[in-house]
Amino acid sequence: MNAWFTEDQGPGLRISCQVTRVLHWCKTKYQEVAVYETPSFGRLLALDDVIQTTERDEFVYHEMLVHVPMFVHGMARRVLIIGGGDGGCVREVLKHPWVELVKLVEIDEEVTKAARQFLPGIAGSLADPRVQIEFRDGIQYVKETSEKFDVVLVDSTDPTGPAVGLFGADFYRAVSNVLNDGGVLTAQTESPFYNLELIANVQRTLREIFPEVALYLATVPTYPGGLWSFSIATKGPALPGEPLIPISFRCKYYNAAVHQGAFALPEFVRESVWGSWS
Ligand code: SPD
Repeated sequence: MNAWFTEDQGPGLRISCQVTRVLHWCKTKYQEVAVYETPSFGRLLALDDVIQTTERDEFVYHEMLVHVPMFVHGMARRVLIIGGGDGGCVREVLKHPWVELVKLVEIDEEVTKAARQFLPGIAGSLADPRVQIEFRDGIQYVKETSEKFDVVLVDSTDPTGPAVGLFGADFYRAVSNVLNDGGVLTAQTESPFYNLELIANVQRTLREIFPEVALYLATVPTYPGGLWSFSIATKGPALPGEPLIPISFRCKYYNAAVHQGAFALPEFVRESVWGSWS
């Protein structure tokens, strides 16, 4: 087979990956779920033709979404993941030996089924007894639950369709309510090259709700622009913080120096996000 998967990544920009095999394709109530075999990035999971994760570069995104807030908190036992049905964040959270519960709230069960079957290196930890999975809307969940968490991770799709609410004030207020004192929220907040206004809005909104807010970046080659942003907010721990305890496991991207360096913002990002306030 010699076909190409193409994602429209921005105005006038597309990225294409050669596909040697279509491993999975289905249409769910929410989206089209596809897994492709690619020679350049290994297996690739796409939702509605948007790359969510690939075997080759997923470690950057998942390690940075998880370990920065986990080490800022220092002793999280209960972790909530909204989205992230592929299991990549779950795998990273479980590297922290003191974690007792990982609650995964994913809207689309078919994403998890596809990942379990075709991306075992990413989804393998979903079978861990510390993991509880609920297939339901994450916004509703945080508004209705009486459970409390130390860290909340928002591993969402792009801000379209059901994911739009995951970038808004009502949702972040509800997240603040489910966080224990000293709790930490991190959310993926898209591309500084294509979504700077959204990033600035999220940061402004978070500042109205949380005492400590910051932005950090990492390089994810298959995401639009290659540079990716994460918004972090805490109910206590100072930011950018640094790993409060020794890092007791090896990562492929994250380490103490990367943690601190990730908060260094290029001038065009710093000015847009912080310029008018600092
Ligand atoms: N442009 C795609 C952004 C996708 C972010 N979420 C990916 C989920 C991987 N666990």
